[in-house]
Amino acid sequence: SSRTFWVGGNWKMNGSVAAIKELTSTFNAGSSPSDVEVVIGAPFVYVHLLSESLRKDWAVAGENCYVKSSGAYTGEISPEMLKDVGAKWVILGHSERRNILQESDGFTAEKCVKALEAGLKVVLCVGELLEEREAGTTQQVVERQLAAAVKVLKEQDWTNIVVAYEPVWAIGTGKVATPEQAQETHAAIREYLKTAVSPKVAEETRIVYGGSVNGSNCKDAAQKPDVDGFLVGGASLKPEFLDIIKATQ
Ligand code: G2H
Repeated sequence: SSRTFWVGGNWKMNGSVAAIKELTSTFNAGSSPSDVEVVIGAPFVYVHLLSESLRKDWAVAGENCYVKSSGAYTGEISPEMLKDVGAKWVILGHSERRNILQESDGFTAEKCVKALEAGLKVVLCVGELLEEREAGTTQQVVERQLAAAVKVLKEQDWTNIVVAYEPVWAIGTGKVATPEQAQETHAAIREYLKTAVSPKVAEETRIVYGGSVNGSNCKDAAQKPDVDGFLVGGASLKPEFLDIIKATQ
């Protein structure tokens, strides 16, 4: 396809100054295919350090943001602040925010609008729980999550969005979705975008897979026509991440 392969790391609540210095020196010394876009998401407090130390052909992401630019919102971080310290992207609607922090589809959608307005690109995460997959409602769940964003975004906004499909039962569990399971849901998401937004947006939007991706299981999934990359948690904290960015090579 014409879609540039996209691989993101999501460090979640991991890292330290020392660990980041070590990991960036490993990443900076590695080879990175010129036709793959690479982004690393770090905890807020490390975004500045990461953007100063990371190779310039990779970009940095925040892992969340608030829906206001500034003001009396103790403990929150605005998209403008993320941009100010060097982030180009923000990860929104990760299942850990939806399920542990109880963040709604609507709030997540509002964050997307605000982040895009501030000039950040967005990784919008969607995905079903194990009980939802078992009940056969995977497609309904991801469509409901996407619909909240579709409702408040303009067609041109989608140029700056990557959709990450992350089945919750496959996250950090070592239970990776099969390439066929990923392909099936990615194709359905693309079909949904076609009718809900436009055929152009459906064709051009990168849909990446997340959930226990590692250096060995990435190759097969990367061959699937609707898998346009990965969002990688655990393995993005290891040198192995350099193998994942080469999944298509
Ligand atoms: C899914 C993924 C990264 P992991 O949350 O977003 O994490 O690769 O550790 O399953």
